[in-house]
Amino acid sequence: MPAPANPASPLTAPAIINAFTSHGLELPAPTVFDTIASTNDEALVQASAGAPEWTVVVADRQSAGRGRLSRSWETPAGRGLLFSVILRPDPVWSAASLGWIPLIAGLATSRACGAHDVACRLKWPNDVVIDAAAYDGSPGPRKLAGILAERRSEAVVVGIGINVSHAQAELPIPAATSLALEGSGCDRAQLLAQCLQVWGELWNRFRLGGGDADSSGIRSEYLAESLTIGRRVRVDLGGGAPLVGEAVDIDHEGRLIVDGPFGLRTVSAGDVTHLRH
Ligand code: BT5
Repeated sequence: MPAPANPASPLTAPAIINAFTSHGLELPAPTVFDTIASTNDEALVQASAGAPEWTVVVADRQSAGRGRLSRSWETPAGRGLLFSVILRPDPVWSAASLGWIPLIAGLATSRACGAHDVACRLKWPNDVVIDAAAYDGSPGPRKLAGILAERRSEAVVVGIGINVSHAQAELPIPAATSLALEGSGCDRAQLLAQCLQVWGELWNRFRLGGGDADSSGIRSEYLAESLTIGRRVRVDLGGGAPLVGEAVDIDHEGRLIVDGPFGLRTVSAGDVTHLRH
């Protein structure tokens, strides 16, 4: 039987600022909402108005949470950690560097959740997952967190949704999970601070390395946590026939390389399904 949902931990501005302080984070004051349409929308507005890097927008509930490709992100009030961060990548960075931004966010989220005794892995490009069957018995993995990165001129807004205290019936799909369902309880303000701390360390290393995923070591660290590499996968490309083959690598630009009857194909965007055989 899955564990019952944990009570919601407070996600108020004072709780978040305390968590920032206890993690030694000196960040711009976060904007915290009870309800908002989407934290990404608000962060995009703030980014356009010149808000500094590491400005954070947090909400207890979203009425129109967004996923990629016009999909939705659904979480009952108080159950998830929903936030968006403004990053300001170096304007001279190439597409190769920019391609790693959401993957770095995924790595940070995976590590922050992993610190709560949950074995997180990464499903390309940046889903944080648990390597287990879905709750209806269909093949996994189970999705614990999702990431949506959007560019606004020189800023990138990265939105993260982590399922924290959902009961199974509160999740929108059987192949989703929460920290509580995986047996872990945690305080959302603390989890936010942990995530930002890990992310900040990775980001500083990437920036100091000139946005190079190889020389900064980010690519090898991502690969070590990838659940996709080495798997047989189907990649839906949003039209046309899907690619079916083995996921063999993630390249210097953060793209997935698939080996199949077509030879090696490089995929920059798509939906990956892990296949059994
Ligand atoms: C994502 O899209 O996974 C990106 C989700 C980003 C959400 C955050 S919350 C804070 C910020 N503000 C926003 O408005 N968005 C960001 P994608 O890979 O397209 O996955 C979307 C799909 O995941 C949906 O079509 C559902 O199948 C599934 N899904 C929706 N809600 C979920 C949840 N709470 N847990 C697991 N899966 C979910």
